[in-house]
Amino acid sequence: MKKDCGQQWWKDARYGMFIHWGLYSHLAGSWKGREVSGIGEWIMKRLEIPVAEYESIAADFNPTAFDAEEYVGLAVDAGMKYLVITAKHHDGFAMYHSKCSPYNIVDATPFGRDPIAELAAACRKAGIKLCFYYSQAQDWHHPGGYGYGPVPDEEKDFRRYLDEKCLPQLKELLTQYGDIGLIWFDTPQIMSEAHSREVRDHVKSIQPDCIVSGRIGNQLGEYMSTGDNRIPLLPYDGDWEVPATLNDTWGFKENDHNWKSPESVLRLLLKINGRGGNYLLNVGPDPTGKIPASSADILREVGAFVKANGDAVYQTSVVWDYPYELESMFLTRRDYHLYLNFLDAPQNKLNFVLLNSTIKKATLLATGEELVFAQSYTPASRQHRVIVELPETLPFAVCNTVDLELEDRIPVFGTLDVL
Ligand code: H79
Repeated sequence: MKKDCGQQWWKDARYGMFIHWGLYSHLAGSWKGREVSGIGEWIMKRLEIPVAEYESIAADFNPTAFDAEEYVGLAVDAGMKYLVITAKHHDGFAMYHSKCSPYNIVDATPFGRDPIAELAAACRKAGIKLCFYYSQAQDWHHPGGYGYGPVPDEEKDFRRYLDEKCLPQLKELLTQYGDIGLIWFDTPQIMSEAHSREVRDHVKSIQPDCIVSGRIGNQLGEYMSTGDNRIPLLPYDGDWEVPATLNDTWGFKENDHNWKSPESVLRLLLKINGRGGNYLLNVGPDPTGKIPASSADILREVGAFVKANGDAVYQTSVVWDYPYELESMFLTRRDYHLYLNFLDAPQNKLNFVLLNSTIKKATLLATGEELVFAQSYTPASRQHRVIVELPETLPFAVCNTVDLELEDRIPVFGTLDVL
């Protein structure tokens, strides 16, 4: 079913920052000498840490290097337009000052600050949309939450959990921090349709413009969220988003250095944008509260491209029906413009086939330099071709963008069976 989230800011944004931060960040992937395999924020469940022992991590959680301006500054430098932070993950620990559960960062840790309040102020100043991740179904700290203890979820008093924790905490999140762009729900598990609807309506009754993300359950989300790190093979209609990691975990793990290269991130961003989606890319602060330098470096390098070539990213629309797989070029479009985002250009030329629309002008997007191009049509093979001449030196090492201004608002492409 085609989804429409109804919020132009989100449709235009195309690129956002996910932040997984919680008590699990303090453990950095290991507990009592045992290392968790896979995603770090699951450490409590995977290593079967008893609730009381996991709770005691809070007494040592003192991420004094946290700096809201630095987080938001990084999102800005990265070219990201929204920020989704874990207000509460499956472990049930609130990363903000919650009045309805003392199991929160202000009341239960020596840190004692409300990072969400600090982020809200920094986001407002920088024009970044603040959004929250909230685990609405799993809660390993509340007896009624799914995943709590060994009791099967079917036997949980989920109603009690909704009334005592989930609904009141959502209300806090939607009343204490100003306008919230969206709530990112996750893993609905066996939530009934009535419960998904109730949570959704609860959000909407407090902030009607707050988007309810794809994983509220029972198809009630306002956009489609793909599987973690999954991207659709084909262009996809409607609003959708890919949540993705920069290494192999969401919550910080000190031994996970499997970082994606800036080139891989850019490939993913442009591929997702060209297919019509938003890319929500994760960072996981370390035990001191700092975003790892390796993550920041990658995001800044990608950000330099995104900022200089913003027209090819923001407000772009899905590119339909270009029939070839292109190994080192990603197409994005916006109004009368088709953007050729290319990773390499043999002999300083771009040789692009099957564009049937007439080109009015070609420019190198980052510099505005007008480029010489030749558009040709070979009747015998019914083949359209454009050759664009590039300057000898290009502004970016990894990827550059040629902006083709077309006579058509939507580019017309040839089909595969040209001969
Ligand atoms: O917040 C991030 C993940 O923690 C969350 N979604 C993203 C955005 C997520 N929750 N559940 N899942 C993803 C699916 C998790 C599956 C696994 Fe496991 C967790 C595989 C290994 C650890 C559950 C526990 C299945 C096997 C063991």
